Amino acid sequence: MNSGEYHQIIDFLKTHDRFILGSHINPDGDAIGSLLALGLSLQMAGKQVKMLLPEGIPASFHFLDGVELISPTLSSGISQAMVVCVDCAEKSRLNAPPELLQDKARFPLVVNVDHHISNDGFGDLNLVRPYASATGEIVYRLLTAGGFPMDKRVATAIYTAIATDTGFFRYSNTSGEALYIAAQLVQEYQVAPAYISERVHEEKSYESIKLLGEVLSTLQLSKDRKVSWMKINQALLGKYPVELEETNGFVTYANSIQGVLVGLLFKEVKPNEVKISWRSKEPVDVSVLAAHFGGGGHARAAGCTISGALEDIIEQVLAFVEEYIQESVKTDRNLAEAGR
Ligand SMILES: [Mn+2]
Repeated sequence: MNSGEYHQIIDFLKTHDRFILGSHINPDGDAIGSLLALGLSLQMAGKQVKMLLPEGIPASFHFLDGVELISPTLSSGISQAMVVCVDCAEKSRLNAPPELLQDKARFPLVVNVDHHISNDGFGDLNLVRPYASATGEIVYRLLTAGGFPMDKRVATAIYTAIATDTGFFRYSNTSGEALYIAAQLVQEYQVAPAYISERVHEEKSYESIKLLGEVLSTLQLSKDRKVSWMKINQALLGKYPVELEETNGFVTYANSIQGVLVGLLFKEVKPNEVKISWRSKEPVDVSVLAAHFGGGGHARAAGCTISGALEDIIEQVLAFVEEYIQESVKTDRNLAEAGR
């Protein structure tokens, strides 16, 4: 894959005047923040920009200035617009009408800006930087290196993208670069970290906390105490009027247990369709484990969706994970012995 260079994408953004920006399904802080930062900046540069997120915006991100400019639909009149996908690892994850990638007469070029190591380079131009903590970091580099307009709205969107993808600067992807950019945004654009953290974390609905209580009561631990999991079945989901995305953070409780290397949340999103959220601690790379089941993501956080009955899937996935951990422990011991 041609992973592309910053200057190519900067030239592209400068030479064209009409853009459609899109991101992945179940948009998170990095998806929304990156999309918004790029969109607002290009608008300030006098470009015509359509920001598209068909599922709407989770409540925890409504505080972002400019978020009301993101639209759930693509109007039929739009054409001759360049497509920019942010934070989207593959075509099938892009949350947009299929013509956006297929109708070359209306949408001649697709640009793919992302940081997932699993990104397959689906764009006509690709800027994929797996070492970036967040796509927001790549967007920051594009905007500053290209001299595109920045203001507090753009800076806040980028900060939110980086903060959410690094677990507010706690995860292993919290690089010097991530902290440096965050510091620049705070110092130069008066971005307010405490305010952003409060808005992102404290906009939960009463019902989602009640649901969390029930989900926590399903918590289980493997015999070796290295794998912990929880489940949400259809009955439980039906009991509370909660958006699925409000359950996204639940999995962190499983992974927060002392000694646990892999935390899992099994969500029966539809009958016979189970979405699994994966979290891990060093040295387990859950992007590899989720990929075994057709998913992907990052070393510490990944996801996949499997068809089948909830209990069967739980059994099948746990067997795989426990065996994987046993094998990797063995390998570690071999390595340690070889090194001696
Ligand atoms: Mn991301």
